[in-house]
Amino acid sequence: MGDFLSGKFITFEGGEGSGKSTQVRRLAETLRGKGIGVVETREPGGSPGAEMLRHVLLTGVAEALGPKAEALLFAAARDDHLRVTIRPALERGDWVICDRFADSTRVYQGIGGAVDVEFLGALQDLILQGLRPDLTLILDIPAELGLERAARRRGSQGRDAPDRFEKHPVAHHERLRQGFLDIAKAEPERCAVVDATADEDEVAAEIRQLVTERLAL
Ligand code: T5A
Repeated sequence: MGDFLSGKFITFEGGEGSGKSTQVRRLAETLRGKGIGVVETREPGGSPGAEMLRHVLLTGVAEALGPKAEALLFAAARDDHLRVTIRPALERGDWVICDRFADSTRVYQGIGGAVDVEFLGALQDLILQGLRPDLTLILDIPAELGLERAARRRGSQGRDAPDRFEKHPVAHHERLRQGFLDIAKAEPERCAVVDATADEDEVAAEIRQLVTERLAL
């Protein structure tokens, strides 16, 4: 993270239905209980402009443009999110907990969409301007189980159809899962892998411990 920012930046990554949103909420509650100011946010989205692009991306309206154009739209959403929400919060000294961030582009558009790695790397450098999460928690779950959970949640919300990125077969999602694990292996100082098959309380406890150890809480 840039030196001029005093808050901590934590990102959650992983497959569909791995429990990211649930654990973002749980960690935010824990940190607030310790008197820390917390901003919970998500990608794509997290600012009015980026939420508009979220709609375009997840409904599949932009799919016809191809994965490279989708990567550009995710980057445009991230640029707005950083400017409007993330950087101001970190400058205030708040902690930012974000449900998905740049690793999702590397995995979903890079591996899932076969967009050139160098193109994505250059785009990321341009948008992030040196900002990097202090900690990335990768919630790891077999793709089949994650997709089942995501489908159950959709059902409980009265939504049947999977979104633009969920709709692929299980084997595709297993390749994405491996992509996240490879990032964790390549950047162990930033990333930690969490077994997301455990029950919600156990996952929350492991995350609390990781945050305490890694960020010297
Ligand atoms: N995307 C995103 C890209 O392609 N490129 C990018 O750069 C970015 C940023 C976002 C989509 O956009 C793509 C990736 C995604 O496909 P989204 O709607 O935000 O889409 O969906 P996801 O981020 O995939 O998140 P989900 O909403 O599918 O799942 P979560 O947040 O991982 O899981 P959560 O917490 O909602 O839990 C799912 C269900 O499981 C239960 C929950 O109660 C819920 O019902 N649950 C558990 N059940 C049992 N045990 C546990 N431990 C549980 N934890 C949660």
